[in-house]
Amino acid sequence: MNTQATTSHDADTVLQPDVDAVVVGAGFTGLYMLIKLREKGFTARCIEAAPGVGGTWYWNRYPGARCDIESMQYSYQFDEELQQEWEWPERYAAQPDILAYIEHVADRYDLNRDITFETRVEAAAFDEDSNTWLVETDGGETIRARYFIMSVGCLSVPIKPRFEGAEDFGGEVYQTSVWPEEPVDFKGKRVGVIGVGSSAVQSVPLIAEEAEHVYVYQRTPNFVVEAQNRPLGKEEAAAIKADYKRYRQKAWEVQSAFLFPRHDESVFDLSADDRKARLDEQWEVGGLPFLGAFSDILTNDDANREVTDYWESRMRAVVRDPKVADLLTPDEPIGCKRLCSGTNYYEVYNRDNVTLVDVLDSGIERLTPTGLRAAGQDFDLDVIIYATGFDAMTGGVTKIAITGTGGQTIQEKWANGPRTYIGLTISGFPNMFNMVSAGSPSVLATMVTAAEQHGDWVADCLDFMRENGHTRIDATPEAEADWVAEVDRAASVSLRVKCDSWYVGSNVEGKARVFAPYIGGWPPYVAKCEAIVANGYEGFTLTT
Ligand code: N01
Repeated sequence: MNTQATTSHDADTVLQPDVDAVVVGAGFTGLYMLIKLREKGFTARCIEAAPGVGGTWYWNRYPGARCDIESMQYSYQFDEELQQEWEWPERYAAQPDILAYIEHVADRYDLNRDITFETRVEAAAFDEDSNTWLVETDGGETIRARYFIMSVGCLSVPIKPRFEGAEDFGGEVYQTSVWPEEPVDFKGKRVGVIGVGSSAVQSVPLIAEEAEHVYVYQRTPNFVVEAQNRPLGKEEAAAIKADYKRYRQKAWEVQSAFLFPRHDESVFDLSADDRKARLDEQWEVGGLPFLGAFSDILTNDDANREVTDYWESRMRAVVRDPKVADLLTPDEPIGCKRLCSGTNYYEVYNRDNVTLVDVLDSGIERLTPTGLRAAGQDFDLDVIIYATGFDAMTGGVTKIAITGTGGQTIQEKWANGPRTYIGLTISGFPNMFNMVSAGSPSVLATMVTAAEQHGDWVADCLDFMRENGHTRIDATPEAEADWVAEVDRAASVSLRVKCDSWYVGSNVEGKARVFAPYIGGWPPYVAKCEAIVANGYEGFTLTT
């Protein structure tokens, strides 16, 4: 990268950036950022690796892919007309419907003209003389921008384990997170699915309807709660739309920015019968909201055990073979890993053409020309599907060669886990914004709501800087240290730190174990962001 370009110090004229901002990624967050930047009169270039908009919803096209947050909430709220006009067909939207919505938004606000597709940002370096970023793409372009805005998503860097013999396998190979656009035909085929996270939970029941046989290779079982998905009734949507603003407002007042029936009592406030009745009721609500049955499921081991036992009784009522049910029973608190929201997942193990293979002890031993070897057995397969997850929370940021002040790289800065000030900013990386990612509620909140909150905050900040003649904003090391301590404190009271999961980075070899998102709750987080502004960008150094 050419960082030797003329700077404001060695030229008479102040060096002008090519654009005010480079935005990386054209998913929900990046698109909203583009809308806000334009609204405020800033110029921007968005760089997107995919051939189209959508981010995670562009790539994750596997059969059954759908959201686990209700459609009426997993959508933008900034434009009343948009939210009134759009119609969601199901309670939980499927990937094609979400992608259609995102494409509609890009068209409606004419965003594509600012997006360069099929291009990756490979490197970015802060030029301390001119207070600008030099952003380098794999298309050979270097863009100078005042602001560098990372909207790369929390679950966007797929992990594909390298198995011995992988190059020998002669069949078809797919990965849920980079699924082809054309439908895959499973008819008459023997399919092996590696992994049992949300992606497998959603896809296996549909693949099993088509394939000759499906082998599911499970290392660690997951908790799956029936999503209770259904068509979204017109009356139900109309009732929400009648006062959508108030509905959204109510969501902003809850911990996850996601409205669902949630109860304030402890598990132990209710008698055994009432507890069971409550859990039955919440089971019918389904999916992630199941954890709203009681207030202490994620903070009290004994309370969690009660709910785990209830979950087990529901699962065992479905799975006919007790040995298979044993294998499907996790040995950790429910909700510790992200709960999986599924449709007919456990039912699939009653089918003659589905086999659950326990690879906890053996792992996948190797791939062979005709399939794979695991648990001491050879499996003949026509298709292998990797549903093996992501380098979550930080992977999208650390895979880019980002250099801040003093030559420090983001990889060095985050070697022991992500360090941020309110998630959005990183001390020593001035004028860079890290949207909806580590250090903010992100994956623990409704992502689209989080995208709008961050987009508004950043756009207002840039506006403030322009108004006041500032060209550089950087979080102070002290403010960042205090926020990192708050992120850790919030996590320490949650059972979620107790098990291995992508929340703590344990699914990536060598990654520091840190609970990456901020789990202190949406309202306190928003209040913190607002207080920073009210106090004149407290915790930041602003320079001209
Ligand atoms: O990935 P995962 P995912 N050998 O990390 C296994 C969101 N999402 O793509 O647990 C054998 O959950 C691994 O095993 P283990 C959602 O937030 C949402 O399914 O490490 N197995 C695990 O079983 C979700 O939580 C939706 O022992 C190997 C699986 O692969 C997140 O994305 C839908 C292995 C990975 O599970 C990630 O979900 C889809 C190996 N070498 C995704 N390596 C919805 O909205 C890994 N595994 C509903």
